[in-house]
Amino acid sequence: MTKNDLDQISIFASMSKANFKKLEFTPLSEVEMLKNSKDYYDLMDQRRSVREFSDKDVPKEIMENIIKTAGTAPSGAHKQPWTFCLVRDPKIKRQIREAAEAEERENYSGRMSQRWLRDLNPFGTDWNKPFIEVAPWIIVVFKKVYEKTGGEKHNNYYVNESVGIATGMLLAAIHNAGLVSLTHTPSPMNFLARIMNRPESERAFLLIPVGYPKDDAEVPDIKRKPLKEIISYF
Ligand code: IYR
Repeated sequence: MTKNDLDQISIFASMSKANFKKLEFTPLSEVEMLKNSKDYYDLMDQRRSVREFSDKDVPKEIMENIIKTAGTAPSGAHKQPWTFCLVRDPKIKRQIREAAEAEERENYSGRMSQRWLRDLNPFGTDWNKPFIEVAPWIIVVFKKVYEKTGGEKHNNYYVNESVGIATGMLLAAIHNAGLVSLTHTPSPMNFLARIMNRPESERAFLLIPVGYPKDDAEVPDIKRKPLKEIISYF
């Protein structure tokens, strides 16, 4: 046996195997499945990105339930490479708003292509981001690029996929709770890790104001692609 073989054996020996337990699974009838899938579609079809928020408060426990739901997402090797920062402190919201607006001012006055600006036109967005201060809560989603164990860095797996899935589940949970949100993408976003004092392993992924819509809030009158445009059968 070579030294390599011995190394390999000791690596396998040190691997801890997950304990398995019986899956809890409640089968539904096809009638129930049809109803549930349609009801859930109808619910999610009502979700809209909202830019005009009321300052009405939302209890912290509701926000915690929403984040617990996001935390049920699958992730590469179950590394759960995410942190959801819940911001309610007006001083921190102000700092985030000022830094986001500074970046977005640059974006809208030269960093974004003419084509991009034209594509954004129907949404009426500009560098102004009052919703960051008005919404009662901001969730800043961070992705954890690596874990540090015993001074060594180990990259996590499929981090963007994992955090993207968790964020999708977060948005669905926000809507299901009766609240509205916006997926805001200030760019670049590194000011968030600085303001929120995150460890070097974390990078900002998305900034999501959450709350109630302001009275008479408006949203762009846009249509979703029909099923036949987003599906392909084989
Ligand atoms: N990040 C900018 C621009 C922007 C980009 C996309 I993609 C949008 O769907 C909307 C806006 C901003 O937030 O204004």
